Amino acid sequence: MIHTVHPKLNPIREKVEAGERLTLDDGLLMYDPEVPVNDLGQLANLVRERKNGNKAYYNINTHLNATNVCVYRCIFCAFRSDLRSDKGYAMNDAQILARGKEAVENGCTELHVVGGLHHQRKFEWYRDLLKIIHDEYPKLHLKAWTAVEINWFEFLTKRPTAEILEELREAGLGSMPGGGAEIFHPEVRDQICEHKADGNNWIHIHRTAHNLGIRTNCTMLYGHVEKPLHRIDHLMRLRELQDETGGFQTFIPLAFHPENTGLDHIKKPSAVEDLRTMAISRLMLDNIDHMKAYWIMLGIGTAQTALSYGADDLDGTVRHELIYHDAGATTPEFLSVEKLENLIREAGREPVERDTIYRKVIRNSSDPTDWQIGEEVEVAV
Ligand code: V47
Ligand code: SF4
Repeated sequence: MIHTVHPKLNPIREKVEAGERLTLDDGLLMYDPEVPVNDLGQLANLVRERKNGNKAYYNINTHLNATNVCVYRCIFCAFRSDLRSDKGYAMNDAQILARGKEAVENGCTELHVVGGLHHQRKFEWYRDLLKIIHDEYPKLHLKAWTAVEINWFEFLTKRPTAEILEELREAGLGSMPGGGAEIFHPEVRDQICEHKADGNNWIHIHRTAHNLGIRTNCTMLYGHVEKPLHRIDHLMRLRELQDETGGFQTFIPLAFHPENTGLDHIKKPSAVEDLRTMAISRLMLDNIDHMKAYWIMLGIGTAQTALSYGADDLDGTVRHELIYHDAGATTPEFLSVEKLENLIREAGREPVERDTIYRKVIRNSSDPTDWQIGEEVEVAV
């Protein structure tokens, strides 16, 4: 029971305590600067606790960005490159396989595979890239290709979403990451990434994936040109799809990093803004089990604090991250399991290693490759 919240929040407190759904207006009210972030944190923490008890999750993962060459020019992106620029690269099969090998030897259960949309690569290149890793390292879960990439594959092949997803699954796709969502509202999307898949395309692709039994994640990129209304509208569109399919596993709020982007005049969101957005996301997305505090993007201190503002997951150990580091993130390249577990314990939570689709990972010995999948983690609805 929570008693001491700002008077404006009282109706929201009552709804949260009764397990009732919050409205668009409730969402907007929570962005009122007069509403203290700590009060929102208390409410979000109540929801987190109800769903996930005292557990906080992490995984052991590596990123693979096989190319940074991209046909699009999203204004917030510091990662992309032109084909002829010195920065542009595309990995060959040996480099791709080497990344899989490194992941497996370091105990990873997941490879997070995303990248640019290279105009000279066919759909088969993106598909076979998964296949060569999957054939060699079948235990490694491939969380691959955002809805923006799937939409590009539809354009390349002129084939329907479901067919493409089935073919990728056949090649080794295990689940899909939540990137490319940015902000769905066209008032914002048209300013920051007008050419790529729009909000309806993004939702359609995730709906199709869910209907095929492919689990996915979802994200929101905040702290650029959008207003609170656009954020809440975005969260409500995700909530609506989740009501329909139940296929989202986790939501990841992504704070904009301005360095080396077309929006470098904008200040990065403050820690208070990050925590407010985490708490509001937890409260609005009442039907999504997990909230991820992506430490690479939030910074270690804020990510750890976010465990008391609605988050129950810190993402992973993460090797070879480029999207945030190209945009000025000063977080380390990698965190050891020991450090992640200590951060979680220090926050008063019990660390649990999970795989990509939220099953417990059982480590049998100190050999990093000696692990097996246990039960699905428990979440109260
Ligand atoms: O779609 C790009 C964002 C996303 C910048 O599903 C930027 O488990 C901030 O989606 N500043 C890709 N954000 C990352 C992503 C993700 C990350 C971790 C886990 C999961 C998951 C998904 O990164 C892009 C875009 O929204 N992004 N540039 C930037 N300058
Ligand atoms: Fe390309 Fe993705 Fe960067 Fe947009 S965010 S420019 S689609 S790499």
